[in-house]
Amino acid sequence: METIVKKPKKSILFEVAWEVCNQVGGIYTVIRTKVPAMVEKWNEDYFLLGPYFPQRASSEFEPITDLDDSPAGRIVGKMREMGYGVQYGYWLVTGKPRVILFDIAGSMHLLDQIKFNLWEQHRVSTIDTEELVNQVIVFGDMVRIFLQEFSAEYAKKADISAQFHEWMASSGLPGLRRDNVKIALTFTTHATMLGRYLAQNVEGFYNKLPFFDWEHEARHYGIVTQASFERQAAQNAHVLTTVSDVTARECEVFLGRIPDLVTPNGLNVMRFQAVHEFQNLHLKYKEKIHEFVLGHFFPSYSFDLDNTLYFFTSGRYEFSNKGYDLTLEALARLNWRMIQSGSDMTVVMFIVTKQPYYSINPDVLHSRAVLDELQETCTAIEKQVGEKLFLATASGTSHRMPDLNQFVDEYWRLRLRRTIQSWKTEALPAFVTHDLKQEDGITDFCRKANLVNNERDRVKIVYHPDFVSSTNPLFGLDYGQFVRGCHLGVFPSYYEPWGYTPLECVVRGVPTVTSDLSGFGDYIMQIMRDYENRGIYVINRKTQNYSQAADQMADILFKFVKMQRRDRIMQRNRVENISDVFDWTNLRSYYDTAHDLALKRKKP
Ligand code: G6P
Ligand code: 1S3
Repeated sequence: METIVKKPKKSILFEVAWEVCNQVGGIYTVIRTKVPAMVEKWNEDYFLLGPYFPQRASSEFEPITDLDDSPAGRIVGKMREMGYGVQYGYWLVTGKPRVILFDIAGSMHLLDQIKFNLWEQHRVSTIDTEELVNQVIVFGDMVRIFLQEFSAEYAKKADISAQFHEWMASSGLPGLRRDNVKIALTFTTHATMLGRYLAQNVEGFYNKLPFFDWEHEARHYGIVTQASFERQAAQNAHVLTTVSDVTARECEVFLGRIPDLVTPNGLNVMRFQAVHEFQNLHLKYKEKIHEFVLGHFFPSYSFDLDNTLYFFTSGRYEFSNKGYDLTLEALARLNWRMIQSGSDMTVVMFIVTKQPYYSINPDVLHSRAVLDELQETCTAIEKQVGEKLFLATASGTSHRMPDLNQFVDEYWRLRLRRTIQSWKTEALPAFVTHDLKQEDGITDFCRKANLVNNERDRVKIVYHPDFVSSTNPLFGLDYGQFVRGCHLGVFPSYYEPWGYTPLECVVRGVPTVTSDLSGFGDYIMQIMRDYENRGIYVINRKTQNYSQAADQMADILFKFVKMQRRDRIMQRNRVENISDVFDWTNLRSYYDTAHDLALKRKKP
């Protein structure tokens, strides 16, 4: 008798996010860096779905003009026939995955009907929503229709999964579940809307967490629609995941469901073959930072650059959520301790964030320009002296060491004198590099604590209220290079579901400070014992009060300042060695587990 061997069903995965080809924040990093590991597993059966914003997409999206006869291509064609604007092509990032982008503007006229359905079918109120939420609503509905059409044609031939990130991609998820569409649905939240608001506004947020009433708070902060989308997506998905145990606790309270799984964030880690490579890069980029520091501080006073350490913090301007308040407090204490102990070290702290400003402070730009002029003049003099000295010595006109001054002509002497005159200043080096539109928590603190770059201060502040990019005239470095040139990244966040900034330090071999309230810090404490010895310092913000945490941090920073260069080099090696733990080829497995579980739960 002939046995019939059933062909295994094909598996297809759609990953849906607002930040596909559209960089806004951390979720872009998650999706983009995960692509190579996803393509490795899913090959042609992996698609990303995102919104279509022509200007943003132009630099990273390559359309496929001839719709192929593939299943996805056919559904794109079908949606176009239905009157929707849908783009199909490649995302031009490592891994080059196929993406389907939905033109929201072209379907905005459907908004009222979609809102009506959301109320009718899911009791989500969408009255008077802001423009961004309206876009999200239209996007969510287009995603829903695409997946519904896809499933109608292919669910018999393939196991279909959809991975949704954050509420902004998921307003159509409850509809898919309601209509029993044959797709396994996983929803991952990267924060909770309410957690973010409440952590910023309610003192003792974590102690009060179990007692919040989500609906009451959502109404209070005017975010009922957003919170409802998040809650409904979480409750209707076959599997709910979040990025850390810290956020899992919020999900229970605000979303009414304990996540099935934690899916920690990784990076596409690319390490050098030779260990010393990244150490060489540290030196190279540190020298670029030296140039800035020389130009910025030395017109007022000088210090020993060889005994100078560069600390930095960076991220969106959320003063207490990102721990800028604690960082400044700890730095003020560190400054005092360094002065008291007569330390010969200097710490320059860079605060890199984004705040409204008019322009770069003209004085800061001026000293940078004068430094370049000084360098040019010295190089010209060096060349002139070299050439003339060579001639004098070769022609044998002098048997004794000649007076080098005679080789510099009048023009260069004058030019050097003038440059030196415009170089020196009585004023203190600015602690903000830009003219801010208004004072903020950082400037307030620095003024009150008198942490304003006085000569005797051992901790200097450079507040740069703009993100670092290679076109920036002050540093001339991109963010990654800037990180490499520093000695320590400082991120003791109060509210941080995961937090990529410390991880970005780790993979570049730069030690970092994090907190046990950040997802990353919490995860490190779970998987590693000797994290501090390896250069990851975790501030205890869970059980210590603000002042105790500031003291712990000042201790850590002071200890770091006292380390010898040899120890710093070894510590950089140890921290860089951790990188592989966070490579997506290892961390993808958490998402694989979530998708397998969703498929199991979807089956009748
Ligand atoms: C790297 C370089 C060394 C250099 C060191 C400076 O390790 O390979 O040549 O001495 O950086 O380290 P530091 O911590 O003082 O910036
Ligand atoms: C969120 O972005 P955020 O900075 O608004 O998602 C990120 C990626 O999961 C996460 O790293 C971060 O902590 C969250 O807050």
